[in-house]
Amino acid sequence: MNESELLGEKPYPFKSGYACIVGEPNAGKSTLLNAALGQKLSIVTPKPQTTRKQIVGIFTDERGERPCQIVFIDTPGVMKPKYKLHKAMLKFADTAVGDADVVILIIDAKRYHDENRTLQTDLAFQRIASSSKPKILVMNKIDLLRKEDVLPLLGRLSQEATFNEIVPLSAIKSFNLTELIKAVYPYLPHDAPLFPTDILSTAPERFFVSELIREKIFKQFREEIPYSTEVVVESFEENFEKNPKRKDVIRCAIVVERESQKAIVIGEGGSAIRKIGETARREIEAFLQRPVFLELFVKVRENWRERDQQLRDFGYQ
Ligand SMILES: Nc1nc2c(ncn2[C@@H]2O[C@H](COP(=O)(O)OP(=O)(O)OP(=O)(O)O)[C@@H](O)[C@H]2O)c(=O)[nH]1
Ligand SMILES: [Mg+2]
Repeated sequence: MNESELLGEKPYPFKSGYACIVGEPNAGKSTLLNAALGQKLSIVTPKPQTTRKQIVGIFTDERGERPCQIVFIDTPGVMKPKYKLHKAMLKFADTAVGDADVVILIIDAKRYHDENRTLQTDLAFQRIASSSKPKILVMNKIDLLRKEDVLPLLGRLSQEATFNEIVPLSAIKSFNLTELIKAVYPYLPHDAPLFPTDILSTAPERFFVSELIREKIFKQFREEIPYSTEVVVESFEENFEKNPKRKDVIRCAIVVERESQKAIVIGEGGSAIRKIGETARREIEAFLQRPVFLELFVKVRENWRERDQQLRDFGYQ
């Protein structure tokens, strides 16, 4: 009970707080954030380690049964770090847990079932195990499980560790998301909205632009290129608002680690980089809801994933 409740005052009628989403790479954290918001904010690819920073997604329900604002924080997947970049990524996950009112641990239920995995082997579980925050386990991807396998898995996992709630859902099919909101709600502090109720995120447009380009690179190239690449918005000319006949002009650098990678990203006669530009531009325009001219070029920054200064310049650490 807080002070006002002791005085017999009614608690503040609205609830508001932070819920971080943590899990191993590919568990579906970003898909869950997008599904909860009904809008794609966080990039999603079939490859692990897609998300590299914290992505804020603000869910607000002012008129429902549970008036609340949940500030979801999507985080990089917890893995064994191989580069300084990975350490910086893990730090984003750790600070999100530290700042959260509720910790959502998400697992790939299909893998857990098929491989008979236990929570004790889960790197993300290990990382949050000692946190005293309320914890919710999300069993994601249940669309891939047979119906009769869901409850036994839920039973097994509830034996393996203690959670405040366990929610089986399918982020990709937006199935059972209301149950997740219901599960988070009790653990939110009584408080006014932390952010304006009509915004979905706090990140600047530039950030989403660079992420959408990175997503296309993840989808277009195999193995090493996506992991050696960073995207930096070098300039963003906002012309459209002043004159709707003119497009915004966005210039972005695709940073790679070696000359040989530069050649691959450019492709024969520029074909590969043109394809990145076309697919990314379409999505950027849909996201910004205005036409843009997207100019891409490639830069080499030797070994950037291991260099402190370079990582800081890119917004890590
Ligand atoms: N079948 C199915 N696939 C899903 C579901 N949720 C996510 N996926 C897929 O799983 C893959 C990884 O999804 P992400 O949302 O990028 O996973 P993540 O946890 O954010 O991954 P990292 O950012 O790499 O840590 C993508 O191919 C998604 O489409 C789900 O509920 N069902
Ligand atoms: Mg992600």
